[in-house]
Amino acid sequence: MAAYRPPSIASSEITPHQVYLSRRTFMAGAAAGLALSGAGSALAAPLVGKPTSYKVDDKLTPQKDVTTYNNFYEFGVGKADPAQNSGEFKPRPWTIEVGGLVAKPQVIDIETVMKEFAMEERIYRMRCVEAWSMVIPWIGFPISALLDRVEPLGSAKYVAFQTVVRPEEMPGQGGFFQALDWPYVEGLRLDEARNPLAILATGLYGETLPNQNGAPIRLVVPWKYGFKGIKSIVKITLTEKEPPSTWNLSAPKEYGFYANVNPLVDHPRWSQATERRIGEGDGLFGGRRLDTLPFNGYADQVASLYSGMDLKKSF
Ligand SMILES: Nc1nc2c(c(=O)[nH]1)N[C@H]1C(S)=C(S)[C@@H](COP(=O)(O)O)O[C@H]1N2
Ligand SMILES: [Mo]
Repeated sequence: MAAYRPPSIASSEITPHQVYLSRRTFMAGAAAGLALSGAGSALAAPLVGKPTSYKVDDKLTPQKDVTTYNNFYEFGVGKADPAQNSGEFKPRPWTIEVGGLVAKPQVIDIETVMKEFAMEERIYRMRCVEAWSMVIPWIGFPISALLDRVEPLGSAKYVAFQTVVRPEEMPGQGGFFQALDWPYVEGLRLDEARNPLAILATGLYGETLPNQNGAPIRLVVPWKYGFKGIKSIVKITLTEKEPPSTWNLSAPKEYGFYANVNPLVDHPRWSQATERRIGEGDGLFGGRRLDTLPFNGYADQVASLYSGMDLKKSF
């Protein structure tokens, strides 16, 4: 396969190119990132031994919907805005600064990430706090692999993430109306970030991540509401204290730090008991109604992270 080529055209026009899928057998709990798949790995090589938790049986949401129905306020507040307004955004070259309470702070180039971290395909449910959902085949790697590389200190308890600020390429960050304070920031507890379900994604549907989905690298935490999945990350900082998160800063009564998908805890202005699956059927609001599952269906893998916590208080 050809070497990686930075996209020079709008992401919506990018044809499938290589993604570095790992052929290795995933061992639950094992430190990820040991096996380097490297350039030349086959695209979509069959994944052996992949636990079912990384692959849901739900029908995939059509790629068209995944890439045209988005939340990415840096490109506008409408669902169609990110796909329409992100053509000028340049996800290459790109570096990610990883620091804070770590033994080996470093600036990592996205090309290094693509080469050195073993990419896997993960089919995850994604549940937005606005009560709609999708099923997306991501390409990415466990955040744990990146954390191993920087060696968090014993004092590190949280991981803070930050999105790029580029008003000249992101129309939602320029102009008169600003929907949010920039940069968009998010955070996880370190043990949440270490859970093997939590990934940094660099692609979807076997292709490079489109700009509107958070190119070149974004967080995906499938048991949490979608707003935790911060896009276009430039900075990752290990901290001792709980880091700020954009939607919590914007409306603290409506959006908490934890944001675990929970059908029993309603948003103050709407129910979280059910969800509308985007792209399925053409009901009144264009989607099939489903019951929302605790932790978005991933309770077996993550509920123990929150034992002893009052999830109504820590929403
Ligand atoms: N930087 C940034 N990240 C973001 C957002 C945003 O506005 N800005 N929106 C969040 C919300 S609310 C959701 S639901 C998901 C949507 O991801 P998708 O468009 O790839 O489906 O991205 C999240 N990440
Ligand atoms: Mo969302």
